[in-house]
Amino acid sequence: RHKFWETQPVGQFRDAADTSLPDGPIEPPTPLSEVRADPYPLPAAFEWHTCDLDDDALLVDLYSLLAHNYVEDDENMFRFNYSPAFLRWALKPPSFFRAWHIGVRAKESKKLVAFISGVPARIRARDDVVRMAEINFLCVHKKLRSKRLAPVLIREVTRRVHQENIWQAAYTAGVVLPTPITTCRYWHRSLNPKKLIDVGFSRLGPRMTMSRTVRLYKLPDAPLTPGFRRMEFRDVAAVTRLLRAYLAKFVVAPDFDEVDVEHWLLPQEDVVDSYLVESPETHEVTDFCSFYTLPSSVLNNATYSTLKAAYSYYNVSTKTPLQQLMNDALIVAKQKNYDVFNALDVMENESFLKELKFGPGDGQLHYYLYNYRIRNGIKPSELGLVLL
Ligand code: MYA
Ligand code: JJ1
Repeated sequence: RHKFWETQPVGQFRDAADTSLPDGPIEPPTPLSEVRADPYPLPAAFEWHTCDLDDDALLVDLYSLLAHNYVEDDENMFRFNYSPAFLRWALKPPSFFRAWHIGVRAKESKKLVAFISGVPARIRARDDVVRMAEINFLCVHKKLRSKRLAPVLIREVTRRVHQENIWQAAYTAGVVLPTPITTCRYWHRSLNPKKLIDVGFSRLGPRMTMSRTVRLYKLPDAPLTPGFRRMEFRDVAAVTRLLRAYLAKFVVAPDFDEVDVEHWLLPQEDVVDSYLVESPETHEVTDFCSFYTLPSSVLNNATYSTLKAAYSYYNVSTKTPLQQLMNDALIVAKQKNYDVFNALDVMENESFLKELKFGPGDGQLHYYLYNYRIRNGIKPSELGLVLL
Protein backbone atom coordinates (compact mmCIF):
# COMPACT_ATOMS: atom_id res chain seq x y z
CA ARG A 1 0.00 0.00 0.00
CA HIS A 2 2.85 2.41 0.84
CA LYS A 3 5.58 1.37 -1.60
CA PHE A 4 7.93 4.09 -0.33
CA TRP A 5 7.07 4.33 3.37
CA GLU A 6 7.26 0.53 3.80
CA THR A 7 11.01 0.81 3.11
CA GLN A 8 11.64 3.48 5.77
CA PRO A 9 12.54 3.20 9.49
CA VAL A 10 9.19 4.42 10.77
CA GLY A 11 6.53 2.68 12.82
CA GLN A 12 4.70 0.37 10.39
CA PHE A 13 0.96 -0.27 10.66
CA ARG A 14 1.69 -4.02 10.94
CA ASP A 15 3.82 -3.44 14.11
CA ALA A 16 1.02 -1.59 15.89
CA ALA A 17 -0.01 -4.66 17.92
CA ASP A 18 3.56 -5.67 18.83
CA THR A 19 4.08 -4.35 22.36
CA SER A 20 7.49 -6.06 22.68
CA LEU A 21 9.19 -3.45 20.47
CA PRO A 22 10.99 -0.90 22.67
CA ASP A 23 10.66 2.90 22.62
CA GLY A 24 13.58 4.68 20.97
CA PRO A 25 15.55 4.52 17.69
CA ILE A 26 14.27 1.93 15.22
CA GLU A 27 17.66 1.44 13.57
CA PRO A 28 21.15 2.43 14.78
CA PRO A 29 23.24 5.14 13.10
CA THR A 30 25.62 4.00 10.38
CA PRO A 31 29.24 5.23 10.16
CA LEU A 32 29.35 8.58 8.32
CA SER A 33 31.69 6.99 5.75
CA GLU A 34 28.76 4.78 4.76
CA VAL A 35 26.37 7.68 4.13
CA ARG A 36 25.84 7.98 0.40
CA ALA A 37 28.15 10.75 -0.85
CA ASP A 38 26.25 12.01 -3.88
CA PRO A 39 22.73 13.28 -4.43
CA TYR A 40 19.98 10.89 -5.50
CA PRO A 41 19.29 11.00 -9.24
CA LEU A 42 16.42 13.15 -10.49
CA PRO A 43 14.56 12.74 -13.81
CA ALA A 44 16.78 14.14 -16.58
CA ALA A 45 14.97 17.46 -16.99
CA PHE A 46 15.59 18.50 -13.35
CA GLU A 47 18.50 19.42 -11.09
CA TRP A 48 19.08 19.88 -7.34
CA HIS A 49 19.50 23.44 -6.14
CA THR A 50 20.58 24.21 -2.60
CA CYS A 51 18.67 27.37 -1.73
CA ASP A 52 20.21 30.53 -0.28
CA LEU A 53 17.39 32.16 1.67
CA ASP A 54 19.43 35.36 2.11
CA ASP A 55 18.99 35.81 -1.63
CA ASP A 56 15.77 37.84 -1.98
CA ALA A 57 15.11 36.60 -5.51
CA LEU A 58 15.37 32.94 -4.42
CA LEU A 59 13.17 33.66 -1.41
CA VAL A 60 10.47 35.08 -3.68
CA ASP A 61 10.74 32.01 -5.95
CA LEU A 62 10.21 29.75 -2.94
CA TYR A 63 7.38 31.97 -1.70
CA SER A 64 5.65 31.72 -5.11
CA LEU A 65 6.11 27.95 -5.41
CA LEU A 66 4.42 27.50 -2.05
CA ALA A 67 1.78 30.21 -2.56
CA HIS A 68 0.57 28.39 -5.69
CA ASN A 69 1.27 24.73 -4.87
CA TYR A 70 1.35 24.14 -1.10
CA VAL A 71 -1.29 22.79 1.31
CA GLU A 72 -5.03 23.32 0.65
CA ASP A 73 -8.09 22.34 2.69
CA ASP A 74 -10.11 19.31 1.61
CA GLU A 75 -12.45 21.38 -0.58
CA ASN A 76 -9.67 23.47 -2.19
CA MET A 77 -11.12 26.75 -0.96
CA PHE A 78 -8.01 27.99 0.90
CA ARG A 79 -4.24 27.55 0.46
CA PHE A 80 -1.52 28.37 3.01
CA ASN A 81 0.29 31.58 2.08
CA TYR A 82 3.48 31.67 4.17
CA SER A 83 5.13 35.10 3.79
CA PRO A 84 8.77 35.49 2.67
CA ALA A 85 9.72 36.88 6.11
CA PHE A 86 8.04 33.87 7.76
CA LEU A 87 9.92 31.42 5.53
CA ARG A 88 13.24 33.05 6.39
CA TRP A 89 12.39 32.83 10.11
CA ALA A 90 11.19 29.21 9.87
CA LEU A 91 14.20 28.02 7.88
CA LYS A 92 17.08 29.94 9.49
CA PRO A 93 17.00 29.11 13.22
CA PRO A 94 20.22 28.93 15.27
CA SER A 95 22.78 26.58 13.66
CA PHE A 96 20.63 25.88 10.59
CA PHE A 97 22.20 24.00 7.66
CA ARG A 98 21.95 25.62 4.27
CA ALA A 99 22.31 22.15 2.68
CA TRP A 100 18.91 21.25 4.18
CA HIS A 101 17.10 23.91 2.07
CA ILE A 102 16.63 21.72 -0.97
CA GLY A 103 15.10 22.91 -4.20
CA VAL A 104 14.52 21.15 -7.51
CA ARG A 105 14.70 23.29 -10.65
CA ALA A 106 13.86 22.65 -14.28
CA LYS A 107 17.30 22.53 -15.99
CA GLU A 108 16.18 24.59 -18.97
CA SER A 109 14.08 27.38 -17.43
CA LYS A 110 15.73 27.24 -13.95
CA LYS A 111 12.21 27.47 -12.55
CA LEU A 112 11.84 26.16 -8.97
CA VAL A 113 9.43 23.21 -9.21
CA ALA A 114 9.84 21.38 -5.90
CA PHE A 115 11.20 21.90 -2.40
CA ILE A 116 11.81 20.21 0.94
CA SER A 117 13.51 21.56 4.03
CA GLY A 118 14.91 20.57 7.38
CA VAL A 119 16.02 22.57 10.39
CA PRO A 120 17.89 21.20 13.41
CA ALA A 121 16.14 20.85 16.77
CA ARG A 122 16.59 19.05 20.07
CA ILE A 123 13.41 17.15 20.83
CA ARG A 124 12.79 15.23 24.02
CA ALA A 125 10.82 11.98 23.90
CA ARG A 126 10.11 10.85 27.49
CA ASP A 127 13.55 11.29 29.13
CA ASP A 128 15.61 11.10 25.93
CA VAL A 129 16.74 14.41 24.36
CA VAL A 130 17.41 13.64 20.71
CA ARG A 131 19.01 15.77 17.98
CA MET A 132 16.49 15.77 15.16
CA ALA A 133 15.62 17.46 11.91
CA GLU A 134 12.22 19.12 11.65
CA ILE A 135 11.09 18.50 8.09
CA ASN A 136 8.65 20.95 6.52
CA PHE A 137 7.57 22.65 3.28
CA LEU A 138 7.62 19.51 1.15
CA CYS A 139 6.09 20.70 -2.09
CA VAL A 140 5.89 19.46 -5.68
CA HIS A 141 4.47 21.74 -8.37
CA LYS A 142 0.90 20.79 -9.29
CA LYS A 143 1.95 19.88 -12.84
CA LEU A 144 4.53 17.35 -11.56
CA ARG A 145 2.36 15.45 -9.08
CA SER A 146 2.12 11.65 -8.79
CA LYS A 147 5.45 11.03 -10.52
CA ARG A 148 7.12 9.74 -7.33
CA LEU A 149 9.21 12.91 -6.92
CA ALA A 150 8.29 13.22 -3.24
CA PRO A 151 10.16 10.02 -2.23
CA VAL A 152 13.27 11.34 -4.02
CA LEU A 153 13.05 14.62 -2.08
CA ILE A 154 12.56 12.75 1.20
CA ARG A 155 15.51 10.41 0.53
CA GLU A 156 17.71 13.38 -0.40
CA VAL A 157 16.88 15.38 2.73
CA THR A 158 17.44 12.21 4.78
CA ARG A 159 20.90 11.79 3.21
CA ARG A 160 21.84 15.41 3.97
CA VAL A 161 20.58 15.09 7.56
CA HIS A 162 22.62 11.88 7.99
CA GLN A 163 25.70 13.75 6.75
CA GLU A 164 25.38 15.91 9.88
CA ASN A 165 25.29 12.75 12.02
CA ILE A 166 21.60 13.22 12.81
CA TRP A 167 19.40 10.11 12.57
CA GLN A 168 15.92 11.17 13.69
CA ALA A 169 13.31 13.63 12.41
CA ALA A 170 9.93 15.11 13.34
CA TYR A 171 7.27 16.18 10.85
CA THR A 172 3.54 16.75 10.50
CA ALA A 173 1.16 16.13 7.63
CA GLY A 174 -2.54 16.38 6.88
CA VAL A 175 -2.44 12.87 5.35
CA VAL A 176 -2.16 9.54 7.16
CA LEU A 177 1.21 7.85 6.71
CA PRO A 178 2.90 5.02 8.63
CA THR A 179 2.38 5.87 11.53
CA PRO A 180 1.31 8.93 13.53
CA ILE A 181 2.53 9.32 17.13
CA THR A 182 -0.67 11.33 17.59
CA THR A 183 -3.47 12.95 15.58
CA CYS A 184 -4.56 16.47 16.45
CA ARG A 185 -7.64 18.46 15.49
CA TYR A 186 -7.61 22.10 14.38
CA TRP A 187 -9.94 24.44 16.28
CA HIS A 188 -10.93 27.90 15.05
CA ARG A 189 -12.02 31.03 16.93
CA SER A 190 -13.79 33.56 14.70
CA LEU A 191 -12.53 37.13 15.14
CA ASN A 192 -14.13 38.56 11.98
CA PRO A 193 -17.19 36.32 11.58
CA LYS A 194 -18.78 38.23 8.71
CA LYS A 195 -15.71 37.86 6.49
CA LEU A 196 -15.26 34.20 7.49
CA ILE A 197 -18.84 33.49 6.43
CA ASP A 198 -18.51 35.54 3.22
CA VAL A 199 -15.47 33.50 2.09
CA GLY A 200 -16.98 30.14 3.09
CA PHE A 201 -14.59 29.50 5.98
CA SER A 202 -17.50 29.21 8.35
CA ARG A 203 -21.30 29.15 8.18
CA LEU A 204 -24.06 30.98 9.92
CA GLY A 205 -25.18 28.65 12.72
CA PRO A 206 -28.74 27.38 12.87
CA ARG A 207 -31.20 30.00 14.22
CA MET A 208 -28.41 32.62 14.00
CA THR A 209 -28.46 35.98 12.24
CA MET A 210 -25.37 37.87 11.14
CA SER A 211 -25.82 40.49 13.87
CA ARG A 212 -26.25 37.84 16.61
CA THR A 213 -23.12 36.09 15.29
CA VAL A 214 -21.08 39.30 15.32
CA ARG A 215 -22.22 39.93 18.90
CA LEU A 216 -21.39 36.34 19.94
CA TYR A 217 -17.73 36.75 18.91
CA LYS A 218 -17.24 40.34 20.17
CA LEU A 219 -14.15 40.93 22.32
CA PRO A 220 -12.96 43.77 24.58
CA ASP A 221 -10.79 46.50 22.99
CA ALA A 222 -7.70 45.82 25.10
CA PRO A 223 -6.24 42.92 27.13
CA LEU A 224 -7.77 42.53 30.60
CA THR A 225 -4.92 41.07 32.66
CA PRO A 226 -2.88 43.68 34.57
CA GLY A 227 0.80 43.50 33.51
CA PHE A 228 0.01 41.87 30.13
CA ARG A 229 2.55 43.21 27.59
CA ARG A 230 4.57 42.27 24.50
CA MET A 231 7.69 40.17 25.10
CA GLU A 232 11.02 42.02 24.70
CA PHE A 233 14.66 40.93 24.37
CA ARG A 234 15.25 41.49 28.10
CA ASP A 235 12.62 38.79 28.82
CA VAL A 236 14.42 35.95 27.03
CA ALA A 237 15.89 34.39 30.20
CA ALA A 238 12.62 34.54 32.15
CA VAL A 239 10.58 33.17 29.25
CA THR A 240 13.10 30.35 28.75
CA ARG A 241 12.76 29.34 32.41
CA LEU A 242 8.95 29.38 32.23
CA LEU A 243 8.85 27.44 29.00
CA ARG A 244 11.42 24.80 30.00
CA ALA A 245 9.60 24.08 33.24
CA TYR A 246 6.29 23.84 31.40
CA LEU A 247 7.42 21.70 28.46
CA ALA A 248 8.95 19.19 30.90
CA LYS A 249 5.36 18.02 31.58
CA PHE A 250 4.83 16.58 28.10
CA VAL A 251 5.93 13.26 26.63
CA VAL A 252 7.28 14.82 23.41
CA ALA A 253 8.48 18.45 23.41
CA PRO A 254 11.32 20.63 22.18
CA ASP A 255 14.29 21.24 24.48
CA PHE A 256 14.56 25.04 24.15
CA ASP A 257 17.50 27.06 25.45
CA GLU A 258 17.79 30.87 25.50
CA VAL A 259 19.23 30.98 21.99
CA ASP A 260 16.21 29.04 20.69
CA VAL A 261 13.75 31.21 22.61
CA GLU A 262 15.30 34.38 21.20
CA HIS A 263 14.83 33.03 17.68
CA TRP A 264 11.48 31.26 17.98
CA LEU A 265 9.63 33.53 20.40
CA LEU A 266 10.96 37.08 20.26
CA PRO A 267 8.25 39.02 18.39
CA GLN A 268 8.72 39.71 14.67
CA GLU A 269 6.06 41.79 12.93
CA ASP A 270 3.56 39.60 11.02
CA VAL A 271 5.64 36.48 11.76
CA VAL A 272 5.53 35.68 15.47
CA ASP A 273 3.92 37.51 18.40
CA SER A 274 4.62 36.85 22.08
CA TYR A 275 3.08 38.39 25.17
CA LEU A 276 3.67 37.84 28.85
CA VAL A 277 2.30 38.82 32.20
CA GLU A 278 4.72 40.75 34.39
CA SER A 279 3.41 41.01 37.94
CA PRO A 280 2.79 44.72 38.65
CA GLU A 281 4.04 44.14 42.23
CA THR A 282 7.02 41.80 41.97
CA HIS A 283 7.91 42.34 38.28
CA GLU A 284 8.13 38.58 37.98
CA VAL A 285 7.19 37.07 34.60
CA THR A 286 4.47 34.57 35.49
CA ASP A 287 2.69 33.76 32.22
CA PHE A 288 3.39 33.72 28.53
CA CYS A 289 1.49 33.24 25.27
CA SER A 290 2.41 33.35 21.60
CA PHE A 291 1.04 32.89 18.10
CA TYR A 292 2.44 32.90 14.59
CA THR A 293 1.00 34.51 11.47
CA LEU A 294 0.05 32.28 8.58
CA PRO A 295 -2.42 33.78 6.10
CA SER A 296 -4.32 31.63 3.64
CA SER A 297 -5.16 32.61 0.09
CA VAL A 298 -8.87 32.56 -0.55
CA LEU A 299 -9.35 30.72 -3.83
CA ASN A 300 -12.20 31.87 -6.08
CA ASN A 301 -13.75 34.73 -4.09
CA ALA A 302 -14.68 38.00 -5.78
CA THR A 303 -14.32 40.16 -2.65
CA TYR A 304 -11.41 38.75 -0.66
CA SER A 305 -8.03 37.28 -1.63
CA THR A 306 -6.58 36.41 1.80
CA LEU A 307 -7.56 35.38 5.31
CA LYS A 308 -5.33 36.62 8.08
CA ALA A 309 -4.91 33.76 10.57
CA ALA A 310 -3.08 33.56 13.90
CA TYR A 311 -1.95 30.10 15.06
CA SER A 312 -1.52 29.38 18.76
CA TYR A 313 2.15 28.54 19.41
CA TYR A 314 3.55 28.06 22.95
CA ASN A 315 1.57 29.21 26.02
CA VAL A 316 2.50 28.89 29.70
CA SER A 317 0.38 29.84 32.66
CA THR A 318 1.59 29.74 36.27
CA LYS A 319 -0.55 32.52 37.79
CA THR A 320 -3.04 33.89 35.24
CA PRO A 321 -5.53 31.11 34.40
CA LEU A 322 -4.76 29.75 30.91
CA GLN A 323 -8.28 30.63 29.74
CA GLN A 324 -7.84 34.28 30.77
CA LEU A 325 -4.38 34.43 29.17
CA MET A 326 -5.70 33.06 25.88
CA ASN A 327 -8.64 35.46 26.00
CA ASP A 328 -6.07 38.27 26.07
CA ALA A 329 -4.28 36.63 23.12
CA LEU A 330 -7.60 36.69 21.21
CA ILE A 331 -8.05 40.35 22.12
CA VAL A 332 -4.63 41.41 20.79
CA ALA A 333 -5.11 39.28 17.66
CA LYS A 334 -8.45 41.01 17.05
CA GLN A 335 -6.81 44.43 17.60
CA LYS A 336 -4.17 43.44 15.03
CA ASN A 337 -6.86 42.67 12.48
CA TYR A 338 -6.61 38.87 12.33
CA ASP A 339 -9.75 37.21 10.93
CA VAL A 340 -9.39 33.93 12.82
CA PHE A 341 -7.35 32.44 15.67
CA ASN A 342 -6.47 28.76 15.20
CA ALA A 343 -5.24 26.22 17.72
CA LEU A 344 -4.56 22.50 17.90
CA ASP A 345 -5.80 20.34 20.79
CA VAL A 346 -2.17 19.90 21.98
CA MET A 347 -0.79 20.56 25.49
CA GLU A 348 -3.52 21.98 27.75
CA ASN A 349 -5.44 23.69 24.95
CA GLU A 350 -8.58 21.58 25.51
CA SER A 351 -9.04 23.48 28.77
CA PHE A 352 -9.94 26.74 26.98
CA LEU A 353 -11.10 25.88 23.45
CA LYS A 354 -14.84 25.47 24.09
CA GLU A 355 -15.04 28.16 26.76
CA LEU A 356 -13.42 30.74 24.46
CA LYS A 357 -15.79 29.84 21.56
CA PHE A 358 -13.36 27.94 19.36
CA GLY A 359 -15.15 25.41 17.16
CA PRO A 360 -13.69 22.19 15.70
CA GLY A 361 -12.37 22.48 12.15
CA ASP A 362 -12.59 19.89 9.38
CA GLY A 363 -8.79 19.45 9.30
CA GLN A 364 -6.54 17.10 11.21
CA LEU A 365 -2.82 17.22 11.74
CA HIS A 366 -0.88 13.99 12.16
CA TYR A 367 2.47 14.11 13.97
CA TYR A 368 5.32 11.75 13.02
CA LEU A 369 8.81 10.80 14.14
CA TYR A 370 11.33 9.25 11.73
CA ASN A 371 13.48 6.42 13.10
CA TYR A 372 12.06 6.74 16.61
CA ARG A 373 9.36 4.50 18.02
CA ILE A 374 6.87 5.59 20.68
CA ARG A 375 4.93 2.46 21.56
CA ASN A 376 1.14 2.97 21.34
CA GLY A 377 1.62 6.64 20.49
CA ILE A 378 0.51 9.49 22.76
CA LYS A 379 -2.56 11.66 23.26
CA PRO A 380 -2.61 15.21 21.77
CA SER A 381 -2.58 16.52 25.36
CA GLU A 382 0.74 14.71 25.91
CA LEU A 383 2.33 16.52 22.97
CA GLY A 384 4.31 19.70 23.70
CA LEU A 385 5.52 20.36 20.15
CA VAL A 386 4.12 22.85 17.60
CA LEU A 387 5.60 22.76 14.11
CA LEU A 388 5.07 25.66 11.69
S1 MYA B 1 3.61 18.07 5.04
C1 MYA B 1 3.10 19.12 3.71
C2 MYA B 1 3.18 18.37 2.41
N1 MYA B 1 2.90 19.23 1.29
C3 MYA B 1 1.71 19.38 0.72
O1 MYA B 1 0.74 18.74 1.12
C4 MYA B 1 1.62 20.39 -0.40
C5 MYA B 1 0.74 19.96 -1.53
N2 MYA B 1 1.12 18.64 -2.02
C6 MYA B 1 2.27 18.36 -2.70
O2 MYA B 1 3.10 19.22 -2.96
C7 MYA B 1 2.47 16.91 -3.11
O3 MYA B 1 1.22 16.24 -3.12
C8 MYA B 1 3.45 16.16 -2.17
C9 MYA B 1 3.51 14.69 -2.58
C10 MYA B 1 4.85 16.76 -2.33
C11 MYA B 1 3.01 16.23 -0.71
N3 MYA B 1 4.60 13.56 3.65
O4 MYA B 1 5.67 12.27 -5.56
P1 MYA B 1 4.51 11.39 -5.27
C12 MYA B 1 4.02 10.03 -0.04
C13 MYA B 1 5.28 12.42 3.41
O5 MYA B 1 4.03 10.55 -6.40
P2 MYA B 1 2.92 13.79 -4.96
C14 MYA B 1 5.35 18.35 5.12
O6 MYA B 1 5.88 19.23 4.51
C15 MYA B 1 2.89 9.11 -0.45
O7 MYA B 1 2.39 8.47 0.70
N4 MYA B 1 5.02 11.59 2.40
O8 MYA B 1 3.28 12.24 -4.68
C16 MYA B 1 6.16 17.35 5.94
C17 MYA B 1 3.59 8.19 -1.41
O9 MYA B 1 4.40 7.25 -0.70
P3 MYA B 1 3.84 5.76 -0.50
C18 MYA B 1 4.02 11.92 1.57
O10 MYA B 1 1.51 13.97 -4.56
C19 MYA B 1 6.84 16.39 5.00
C20 MYA B 1 4.55 9.14 -2.13
O11 MYA B 1 4.73 10.27 -1.24
C21 MYA B 1 3.28 13.10 1.75
O12 MYA B 1 3.32 14.20 -6.31
C22 MYA B 1 7.52 15.25 5.69
C23 MYA B 1 3.96 9.64 -3.43
O13 MYA B 1 4.89 10.47 -4.02
C24 MYA B 1 3.60 13.93 2.84
N5 MYA B 1 2.94 15.06 3.10
O14 MYA B 1 3.85 14.58 -3.91
C25 MYA B 1 8.23 14.34 4.73
N6 MYA B 1 2.36 13.17 0.76
O15 MYA B 1 3.68 5.16 -1.85
C26 MYA B 1 8.82 13.11 5.40
C27 MYA B 1 2.53 12.08 0.01
O16 MYA B 1 4.83 5.03 0.35
C28 MYA B 1 10.07 13.43 6.16
N7 MYA B 1 3.53 11.32 0.49
O17 MYA B 1 2.52 5.91 0.20
C29 MYA B 1 10.68 12.18 6.73
C30 MYA B 1 11.94 12.47 7.53
C31 MYA B 1 13.13 12.76 6.60
C32 MYA B 1 14.39 13.15 7.36
C33 MYA B 1 15.00 11.97 8.14
C34 MYA B 1 16.30 12.37 8.79
C35 MYA B 1 16.86 11.37 9.61
O1 JJ1 C 1 -9.01 25.61 7.99
C1 JJ1 C 1 -9.53 24.50 8.00
N1 JJ1 C 1 -10.83 24.31 7.90
C2 JJ1 C 1 -11.76 25.42 7.93
C3 JJ1 C 1 -12.25 25.78 6.55
C4 JJ1 C 1 -13.05 24.70 5.91
C5 JJ1 C 1 -13.39 25.04 4.52
C6 JJ1 C 1 -13.98 23.85 3.83
N2 JJ1 C 1 -13.09 22.73 3.81
C7 JJ1 C 1 -12.89 25.08 8.90
N3 JJ1 C 1 -13.73 26.04 9.15
C8 JJ1 C 1 -14.79 25.93 10.13
C9 JJ1 C 1 -14.57 27.02 11.15
C10 JJ1 C 1 -15.73 27.22 12.12
C11 JJ1 C 1 -15.59 28.56 12.81
C12 JJ1 C 1 -16.71 28.79 13.79
C13 JJ1 C 1 -16.80 27.66 14.78
C14 JJ1 C 1 -16.90 26.32 14.11
C15 JJ1 C 1 -15.76 26.10 13.14
O2 JJ1 C 1 -12.93 23.98 9.43
C16 JJ1 C 1 -8.68 23.25 8.15
C17 JJ1 C 1 -8.39 22.95 9.58
O3 JJ1 C 1 -9.56 22.74 10.26
N4 JJ1 C 1 -7.43 23.45 7.45
C18 JJ1 C 1 -7.01 22.64 6.50
O4 JJ1 C 1 -7.67 21.67 6.14
C19 JJ1 C 1 -5.67 22.95 5.93
C20 JJ1 C 1 -4.79 21.75 5.92
C21 JJ1 C 1 -4.56 21.14 7.28
C22 JJ1 C 1 -3.46 20.08 7.24
C23 JJ1 C 1 -2.15 20.76 7.33
C24 JJ1 C 1 -0.94 20.01 6.89
C25 JJ1 C 1 0.24 20.81 7.35
C26 JJ1 C 1 1.52 20.52 6.70
C27 JJ1 C 1 2.58 20.34 7.72
O5 JJ1 C 1 3.69 21.11 7.58
